[in-house]
Amino acid sequence: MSIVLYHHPFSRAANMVWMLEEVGEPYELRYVDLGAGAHKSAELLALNPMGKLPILTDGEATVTESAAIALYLADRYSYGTLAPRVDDPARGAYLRWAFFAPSVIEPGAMAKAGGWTFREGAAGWGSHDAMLASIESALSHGDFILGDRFSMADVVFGGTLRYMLGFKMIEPRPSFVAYAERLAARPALQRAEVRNAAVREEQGLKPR
Ligand SMILES: N[C@@H](CCC(=O)N[C@@H](CS)C(=O)NCC(=O)O)C(=O)O
Repeated sequence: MSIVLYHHPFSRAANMVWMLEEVGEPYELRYVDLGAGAHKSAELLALNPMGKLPILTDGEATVTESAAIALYLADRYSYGTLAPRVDDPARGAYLRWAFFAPSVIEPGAMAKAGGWTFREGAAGWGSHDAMLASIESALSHGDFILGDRFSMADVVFGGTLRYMLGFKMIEPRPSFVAYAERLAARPALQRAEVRNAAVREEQGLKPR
């Protein structure tokens, strides 16, 4: 199998399983025991010097950073379907909101939850209220980020929002909750949950 995901079900790698299920290519999950520090082994540091998961390898390609993995998979295996083509005007919104998740939602929600002190004009994630308004605006065009059309941007953006809602790290505005429910109904996400649960069971990990 060419695609290998270095995985732990209690990490961002769990959302990568959803991406892979949406793409529909065969893949191997390689369990990394975070508790035992296996992500800091020489083998994995050679793949990701950050010493973090997820890591995806595909033949000679190595990709880290969750959003980059998503965009890589969509361009490589679902170009024109999960990834709008480069000459499709929807590509702009697709990239915009896929990058917004790790650049703004993640640090913005963590800053709020952790009571960080920062200058809104200097911090890339800016004001919390503006972030919430931007998420509402991204969700105002239809069921998905690109309106009626589901794309890999929903897996990145929606995966982040689902995580933040699940851990009560973001205000559960009605449009956020309704979007998360639409995503939860996707068969690929449900298959991913089954695979993540199977790894939890194999490894004797308690659900969180
Ligand atoms: N920016 C990275 C974050 C990766 C990350 O923080 N991974 C966590 C698990 S969700 C990790 O490996 N933590 C272990 C550690 O840092 O020791 C991404 O989006 O993939």
